[in-house]
Amino acid sequence: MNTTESDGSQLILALSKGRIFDDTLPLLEAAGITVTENPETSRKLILNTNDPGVRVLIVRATDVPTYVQHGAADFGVAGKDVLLEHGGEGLYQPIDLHIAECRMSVAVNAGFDYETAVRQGARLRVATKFVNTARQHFASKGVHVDLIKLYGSMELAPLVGLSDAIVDVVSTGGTLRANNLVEVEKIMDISSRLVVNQAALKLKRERLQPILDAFQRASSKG
Ligand code: PRT
Ligand code: MG
Repeated sequence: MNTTESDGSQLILALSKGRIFDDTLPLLEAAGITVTENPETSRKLILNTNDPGVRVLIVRATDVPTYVQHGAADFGVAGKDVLLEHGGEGLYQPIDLHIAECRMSVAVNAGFDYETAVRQGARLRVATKFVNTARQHFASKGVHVDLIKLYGSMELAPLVGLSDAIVDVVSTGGTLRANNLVEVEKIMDISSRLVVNQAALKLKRERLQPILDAFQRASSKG
């Protein structure tokens, strides 16, 4: 049996590998749930836990909201950056988990005079994975931009003249520094949120609520 057909007794959690998975483990532990398989060493995409009623789907970070929206997962953990691009349709977002914290920023080549370009009303070429967030940000400043959609390694774009600026998430700033880029504007702080399928919240409330409560307690402690 390896399907995740959601009946009332099964809870399916969608997580992405890496920092979100790692930072969600302690929250699951607080709810009495231990993931018994390691996604870094296993090729399995559906992981078991010590609770036969709870399983974990490993999906791309940007796909978490989609799985939850359509009810293929009952709940999931996703960054605010990802949720803003997805739009949040069909999702209930009850808890800021304060994990995978970072910021969304504008960065440019070290030699590029961003302030002057903006002040003079230049048309900026902006490369980003976060087109909705970038569009809104520059529209609210009245800056005209040509958005170039990328799917990763945004830091490369200004280095090779693909764009004047990038909008990306930054945590230590090490990647920007290593590529001679400068952070010129913070757009917003980012953290990861618990997202719950709206139908599951009603139909599986009894199973879900204790887990949501434990996540809430564990995430506001630190
Ligand atoms: O990696 P993949 O393409 O599969 O997807 P993803 O990058 O969306 O997933 P993942 O797992 O890397 O990130 C999941 C979530 O973690 C994001 O949606 C953010 O909300 C959050 N987060 C926190 C980050 C970072 N910190 C972060 N530093 N996401 C990405 N980064 C990148 C950053 O863009 C930079 O390129 O990591 C690189 C190193 O950052 P510095 O500043 O520490 O050098
Ligand atoms: Mg990544």
